[in-house]
Amino acid sequence: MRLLLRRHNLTAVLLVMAMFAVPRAFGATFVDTVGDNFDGNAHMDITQVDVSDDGTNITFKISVNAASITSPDWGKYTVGIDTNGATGDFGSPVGNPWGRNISMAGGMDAWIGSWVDSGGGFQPWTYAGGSWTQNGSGVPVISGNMTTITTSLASLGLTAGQSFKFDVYTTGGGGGDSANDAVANPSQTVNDWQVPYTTPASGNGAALSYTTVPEPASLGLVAVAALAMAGVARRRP
Ligand SMILES: [Ca+2]
Ligand SMILES: [Ca+2]
Ligand SMILES: [Ca+2]
Repeated sequence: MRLLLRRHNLTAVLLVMAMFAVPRAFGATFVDTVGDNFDGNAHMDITQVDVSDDGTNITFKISVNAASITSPDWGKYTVGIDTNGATGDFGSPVGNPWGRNISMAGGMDAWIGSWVDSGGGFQPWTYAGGSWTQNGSGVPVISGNMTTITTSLASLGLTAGQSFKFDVYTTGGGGGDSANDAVANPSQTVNDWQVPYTTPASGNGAALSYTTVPEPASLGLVAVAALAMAGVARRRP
């Protein structure tokens, strides 16, 4: 009987450890209003953004209202990230490394700029010490009405188990262009190309929140806790 109990406990512990050994991924979907952009271009009208991560890389899948995000293909798809309300680029009207009239009230700490023309590309940037640094580059997966950007958490200055605020914008090809659409804002952002847009800290249009998966060390602690619990159970008569 005692041996049987031990076997059950061991099985439970192994099951718990297996659960946390399996690669994990978190994800969340953020839906936006259809037709809320002033310019009327369907490929500039965000309908949904899916964010997911596996503790190492993070993915932003941006969907627009056009059947094809590359027809026409001049739209720019960007992400603003605010990790700390006291840090980041507080420039106005330009609070990002691409010279767009886009900013975040909490100060932008990271930025992804992307395009879908000529095969597409993206750049992850971080802001520190008063200037922006580009951390490599990549190519998004462009398919139908979506462009999917996957970059390392590190390239955005993010870590596992971190909560941050963000917004996703469509913008044009010129410096001074604004956010034609923002996923965090269900209403119209601006009424002309270069009218500056700021993602507010609260109220309508306030930055969205996302938390990356816990770091593996935290998951290891869960397994240790499970072992400890099994040990307690085994000592019961
Ligand atoms: Ca929209
Ligand atoms: Ca900030
Ligand atoms: Ca919107």
